[in-house]
Order: sequence, then C-alpha cells, then structure tokens
Amino acid sequence: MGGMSHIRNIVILTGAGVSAESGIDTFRAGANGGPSLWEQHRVEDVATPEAYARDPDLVLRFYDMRRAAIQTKEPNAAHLALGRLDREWARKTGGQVLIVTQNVDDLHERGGAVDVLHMHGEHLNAWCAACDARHRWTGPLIQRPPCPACDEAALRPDIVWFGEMPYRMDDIFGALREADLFVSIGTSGAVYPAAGFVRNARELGARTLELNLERSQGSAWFDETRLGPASELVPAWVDEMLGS
Ligand code: BV8
Repeated sequence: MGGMSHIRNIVILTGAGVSAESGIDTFRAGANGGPSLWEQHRVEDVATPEAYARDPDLVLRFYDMRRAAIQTKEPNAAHLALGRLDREWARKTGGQVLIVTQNVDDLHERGGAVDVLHMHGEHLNAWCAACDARHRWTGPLIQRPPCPACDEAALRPDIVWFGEMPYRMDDIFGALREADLFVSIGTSGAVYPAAGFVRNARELGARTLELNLERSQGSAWFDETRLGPASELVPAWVDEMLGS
C-alpha cells in the first residue's frame, strides 16, 4: 500500500473474523463456508423479528447462550492492536479513527478501543420493547425479567436482526465522507449495508485495504488485500501506521 503519510482519517470495519481467534464462532463457520447452524437452525432464520415473534424462547435461548459465551473469551492480538491505534492515532497525527464493528461481542472495548460503533447491536445490552430503554445486561433473558426502567417484561436482545435497520448509519456515512483510508478486517462481505461500505468509501475518494483470512465477496473493490489471520495481519498493519 503506497505511503501512509497522507492518511489522516481512518474508518475500520470489523466482522466475526477479528474475534475468531478469541474462540467466538464466525457466521459462515459451516464446513464449506456455508451459513453456520445453531440447533439445526440457520442463523439467518433465528436472527430475525419473525423468528422472535414465532418462537421467542428459541431466539432468547440462542442469545442467552452467546451472551454467556462471550464473557468467557478474551480479546486477541488484533483487538489489542486496534485498541492501541484507536488511542494513539489522534495524538500522533491529529486524525481520527472510527472502528465500526458488525460484531456484537465486547472484545474491541476490552482490547482497549475507546469509541466503538456497534452497527448490529451488542450482546451485553438488553432493549425494552415497551419503553425503548437500553440496559447493560450480562445475564439471561429467557425468564422475561422486568425492565429496570418500566417494569414491563418486554426486554429483547439489543441486536439488529435481518430486516432491521443497522444502528448509526448517519454517523458511519459521515465518517466515510471524511475517510482517507477504509480498512475491512475479518468479514465475508456477505451482509448489507456493511458489505457495501467499501464501494461507498471508494466513491468518496478513500483508499481501501482488506485484511482477511481469505478473499471476501467484496475483494475486487479493495486497492489492496492481505490474506492471513487477523492476529498477525492487524498488529503488523498497526505498527506500519504508527511507524513503530
Ligand atoms: C437491512 C447480528 C434494511 C445478529 C447480524 C438480498 C440482497 C442484498 C441484501 C439483502 C437481500 N435480502 C436481504 C437483504 C438485507 C440483509 C442482507 O444483507 N442479507 C444477506 C444475507 C444477503 N441485511 C439486513 O437485513 C440488514 N438490514 O438491510 O435493513 C432496512 C431498510 C429500511 C428499513 C429497515 C430495514 C441487517 C443485517 C444485520 C443482521 N445482523 N448480526 C447476530 O449476531 O446474531 S449480521 C452478521 O452476519 C454479522 O453481524 C455480520 O454483519 C454478518 C456477516 O458476518 P461476518 O462478520 O462477515 O462473519 P462471517 O462469518 O460471514 O465471515 C467471517 C470472515 O472472517 C470470513 O471472510 C473469514 O474468512 C474471515 N476469518 C475467519 N477467521 C479469521 C478471519 N479473518 C481473519 N482472521 C481470522 N482468524
């Protein structure tokens, strides 16, 4: 990738591949990279408002299991390197870094990242369908606990399901407009609108870099693709950016 000296503002999009080496399953963990399954259900069939309306216990158990699982995992070298970049870049260059993640775990935060944009929500939040309040939530929801704000038994996972609008799209496009560099890490490029950000970034004049274990569906749109595990590629790239 040509000289990084003119890079000031960076938008980083991460996906399940950045948490894979922490032991959190990716979505397309199926044998041939197909959709992964949970209790014989395709994730796309469980992560929808229709599934929640049809069989709320199934969906709540799916998220209770994953919410508990992420609390037993640790950030890996990729999360730690991105945390370092997030903390040091502004001081070093006066530029901005925005980490937009499709992941619903908290490993970026635990890896030292400061202001992570979870466009698909977060396992560790519960969202009240009655009063719209969001609460930090580490336990299960299957027993329908009362909302701490309104007492209604209306808490759902604070997760953006298929067919629901991702969070803070205006902030994301605002950052893409200012970006000199767009970096995609550990995502298959299978789900929109996230999968389209590389094209938006290109059209808005940013350079584009992909760090992934294998070529993603959007690889052709990147100026450069580096293939390998995030725990190796990301620390090397962050060292390159911080000049250390
Ligand atoms: C919306 C939370 C509209 C849930 C998630 C037809 C065409 C185009 C679009 C659509 C269509 N039909 C429907 C749509 C829209 C749909 C969509 O894109 N569907 C796809 C399946 C075609 N999108 C939506 O519904 C979105 N909303 O469009 O709203 C709208 C408009 C107006 C008003 C209202 C609504 C919402 C999508 C969000 C769904 N929620 N997550 C949960 O977690 O349970 S999606 C989920 O899958 C992730 O968040 C992520 O976004 C997505 C893809 O996962 P990845 O993160 O990329 O992970 P994956 O396993 O796929 O890939 C891992 C990658 O890592 C691989 O490339 C692998 O090689 C790599 N890797 C593995 N190990 C490593 C590694 N890389 C580095 N190191 C390693 N060690």
